[in-house]
Amino acid sequence: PKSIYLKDYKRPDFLIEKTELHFTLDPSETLVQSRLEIRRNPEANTPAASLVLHGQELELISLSIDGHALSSAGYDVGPEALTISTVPDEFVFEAVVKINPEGNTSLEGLYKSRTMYCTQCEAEGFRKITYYLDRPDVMSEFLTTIEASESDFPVLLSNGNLIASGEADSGKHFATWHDPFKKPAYLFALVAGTLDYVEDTFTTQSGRDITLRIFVESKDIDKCDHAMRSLKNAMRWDEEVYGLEYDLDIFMIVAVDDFNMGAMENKGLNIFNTSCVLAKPETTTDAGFQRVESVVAHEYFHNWSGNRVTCRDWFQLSLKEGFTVFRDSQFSADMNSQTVKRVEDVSVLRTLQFAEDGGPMAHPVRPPSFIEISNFYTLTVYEKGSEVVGMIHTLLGAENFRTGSDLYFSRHDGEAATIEDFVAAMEEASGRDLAQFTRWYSQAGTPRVVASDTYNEDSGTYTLTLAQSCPTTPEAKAEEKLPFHIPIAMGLLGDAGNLPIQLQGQPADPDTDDNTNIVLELTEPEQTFVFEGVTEKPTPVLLRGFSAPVKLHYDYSREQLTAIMSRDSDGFSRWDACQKLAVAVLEDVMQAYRGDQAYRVDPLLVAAYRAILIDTSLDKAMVALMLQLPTEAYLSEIATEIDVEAIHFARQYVRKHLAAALSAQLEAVYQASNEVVPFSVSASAIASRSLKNTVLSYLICTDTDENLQLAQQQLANATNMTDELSGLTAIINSELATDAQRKTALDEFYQRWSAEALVVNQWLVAQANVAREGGLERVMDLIQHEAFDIKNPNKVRSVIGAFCSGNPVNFHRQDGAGYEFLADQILVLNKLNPQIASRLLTPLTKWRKYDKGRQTLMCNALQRVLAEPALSKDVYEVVSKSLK
Ligand code: BAL
Ligand code: ZN
Repeated sequence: PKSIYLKDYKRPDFLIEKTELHFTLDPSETLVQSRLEIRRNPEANTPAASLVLHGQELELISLSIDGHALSSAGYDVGPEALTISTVPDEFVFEAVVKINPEGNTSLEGLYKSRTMYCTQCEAEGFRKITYYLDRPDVMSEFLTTIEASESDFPVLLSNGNLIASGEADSGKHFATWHDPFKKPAYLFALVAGTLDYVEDTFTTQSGRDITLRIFVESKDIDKCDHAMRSLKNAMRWDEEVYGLEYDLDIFMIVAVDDFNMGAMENKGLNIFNTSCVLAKPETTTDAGFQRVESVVAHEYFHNWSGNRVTCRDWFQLSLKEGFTVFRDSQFSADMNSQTVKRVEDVSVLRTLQFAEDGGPMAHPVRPPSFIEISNFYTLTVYEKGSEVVGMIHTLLGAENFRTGSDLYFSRHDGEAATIEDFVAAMEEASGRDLAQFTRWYSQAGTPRVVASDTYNEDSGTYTLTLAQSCPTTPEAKAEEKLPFHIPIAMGLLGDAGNLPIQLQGQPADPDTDDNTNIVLELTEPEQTFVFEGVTEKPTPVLLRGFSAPVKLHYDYSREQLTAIMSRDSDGFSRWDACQKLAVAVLEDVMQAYRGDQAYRVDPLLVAAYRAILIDTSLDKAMVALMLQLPTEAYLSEIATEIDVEAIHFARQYVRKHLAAALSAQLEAVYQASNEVVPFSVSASAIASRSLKNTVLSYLICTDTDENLQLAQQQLANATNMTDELSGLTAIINSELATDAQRKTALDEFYQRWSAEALVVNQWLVAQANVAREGGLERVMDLIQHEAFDIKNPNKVRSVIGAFCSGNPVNFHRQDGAGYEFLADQILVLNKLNPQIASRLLTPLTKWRKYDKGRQTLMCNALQRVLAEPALSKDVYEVVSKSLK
C-alpha cells in the first residue's frame, strides 16, 4: 500500500455541479443509478484529459456520457477507480451499478444494520456506493430518490428536505430528498427501515421553525428524550455563543446498532450509534447520559464546523474535528460543571493521547501523510486538536476568538477550507501573529516543560525559569523540533491563599479584577519570568486549567501539593495536585514491591483524603474525582518502562490501605449519599451518585462482609443503571465474594437485561475488566456467549477492546497468551471490518514500553498479523509502522 502526502495535494480536475441518485434497495442487489453534471475545474493544477472516478466493490452495469452509452473500449475499470480516457469540458455522466448491502460487513458505504439500511460515507465510503469524485473539495447539490418495499421499509430518508414521495411504477414506494446546500460526498446519508420517531420543534433566533425528529426502532422510543433535550440545548447554545443558526427546515437523527464510530454528522440526517443517542435512567449510566449530550451536540455543531465550512482534504481533518470537540467541550462545561468537564477531558488527553503521541503512531495534529485515512481519526486529531483551538482561545481571549470564528465562517461558508484559513481568520481578528503557534499543527509529540525557581526575600522577587523540549517522534528527531508557543496559565500560592501577581516590566492590568492569575507565553527554548512584590516564598501553581497539552515538571514537595489541593483558587489545579501526590505515594509502593521492602502509604495522602471526605462544603463530583487514584493506564503512560505487576499491586495496596484507614469516613459518606431521591441528571445529582459509587469501590476493598452486602443491596434495590452497574462491578471485583455469589449477580443481571443490547454491552465490559486471575479465560468464554457478535463493533469494543485496554494484568500475562488472543481476533476482523481491526491493535503498538520478554511476545503477535497475505490497508499501516 502507498502513502499519500499532504505536499502532493492538487485541486480536482473536475467538479460535480449536481448529483442525482436513484436507489432501488435490495439486500444483496441494490441498484444505484447516478446522474452527475460534471465540468472541468478551471482552477485545476494540472488539467488532465481523462476522468478518474473513485469506486470500490461496485458491479458496473452501464455507463453513459451525455446520453451515449460507453463501450468497454472507452473506459477502464480497476479495483479502486474508473477511468474514462476522453470527456468533453462539460457533460452529464450516468452510471448504473449494483452493490451488496447485506454482504458489507465493513460498515462503510451502504449496509444493513439489523432490519434497516443505512450509510457511513466519511471518510471514503461513498466510493462503495457509486463511482464519484470522493474527495471533500468536490462539493455538489444532491437529489436522492430511494425506492423500496413500503411494508418492509416504510421510512425512507436522505439529506435535506423531502420534495416528493408516493408509489413508484414498480409498485414499491419512493421518497425524493433534495439538499440545497452543496456538500462533499462524505456527508451523504441514506436510511430505510421500519422506524418510529419522536418529534419536536425548535424556533431559531431569526424565528424559523425547525422540525426535529429522532428515529429509532420502536422498542427504543422511550429512550429519546435526553437526546432531544440535548439537541435543543445545543441549537440554542450555538446561537448564543457562536451566533450560528440551523439552516434546513428539518434536522433528523437515526439510531443504528451496527456502527463503526460514535455518530456521523451527515447534512440534516445525523446517523448515530445507538450507544450515543439512546438514554433512560433504568438502562443508561450517568456517563452514558453525558456522552449522549456531548455527541448530540458535537454532531449538531458540525453543521457549521464541518458541513457549511468543510475540509479541503483529509489532512485538514482536525480543522473540523478539533474545532468541533472544542465547541462540544465548551457546551458540556456550560451545561454541567466547568471543572469536572476539564478534569475529565484532561484525564483522557494525558492518559490516552499522550500515549499515542509517545508511540509509533504519533503524528502531528495535521498529519503529513497517511496510507489509510481511517487510521487518523485519532485522539491527536480530535482531542489534541481541540486543545490547540483552546490555546488559541486562551491567547486571544473570548471576544477576539469569537470575532475570529465569525470571520472564518463568513469568509469560507460553502467552501472546503484549510487549517491555514482558520488560523488566518484568528490572526486577522486579533492582530496577533500565530506563525510560531502553528507548529502545534505540524510537530508531533508532547512537549516537556521543566520549571525551576528562586525566591529572593530581600528584594521580594520570585524568578521562574521555564525550559521546553520535545521528544523524537516518527516525523522528526528531538533536535530538529522548533520551540512551541505555549500559554502557561499560573498563579502563586502563599500561606493564606493566592498572592497578587506583578510581572517585572509589565504594568498592572487595570481591567482585571483577578490579579492572582496570569498567562505566561513560553516561546523560546528557555525563558525566565521575574515577579515583583512577592512577600513570601510562594508555591507556583503551573498550568492552571491545563492551559497547554504539555508535560510540566516542577519539583514539588508533598506538602506543597497538599497546600495546592486545599487552597488554590483553580479547581483543576487542586485535582491535579491530588493526582501528583497520589502518583508519588503509588511510586513508593511500586519501588518497595520491586525491592521486596516493607510497604508504606504516606500518611499525608490519608490525611488529605480524610480532609476532603469530611468537608461537606466541597463539590461532591470533585471529591469523587480526587478520591479516584490515577488509573493503571495513566501510571503506565508516565512510566519509562511499564511494570504491569508493580503498578497493579501498588494501586490495589494503596486502595486497601485507604479503605481501612478511612473506613468510618467512607461509611458515613456512603450512608449520607445513599438517599432515595427522584432521579435526575443534573450536575449535582450525578455528583452525588459519583461520590457514592466511588466510596463503594473503596468499601468493597475491606474485609468486611457488611460491605459486600452493601453492594448486593445496592444492586438489588437500584432504580438507575449507574447504581445498579456500580453494585454489580463491586461484587464481581470483590475478593470477599465467592465464585457462586459473583455468578449469581452476573446471571441475574443478564436475565434482567438480555433484551437491552446497550445494557448487555455494559455487562460485557464489566466482566472484561475484572482484574482477578483468569481474565483471559473469562473473555474467551464471553466471545462464545450468545450476547457476543463479532460483526457488531459495540460488542467487539465491549469485550475485546475493553479487555485488551482496560485489564492490563490479564492482557499482559507473561506467557503472551493475551497477545496471541488479540492477534487471532484481529485476523478475523481484518476480513470483516478493517477499521475495527485496526483500532484494536493499539495496545500491541505500545510494545517498546514493556520489559524485554513482553516486547518479544508482543512483536511476535504483530509479526503474525503482518504475515497475513490479505491484510487490509488499515491494519497494514498500523502494524508496519509500529514494528518500524
Ligand atoms: N466525522 C466523524 C464523526 C465525528 O467526529 O463527528
Ligand atoms: Zn466530529
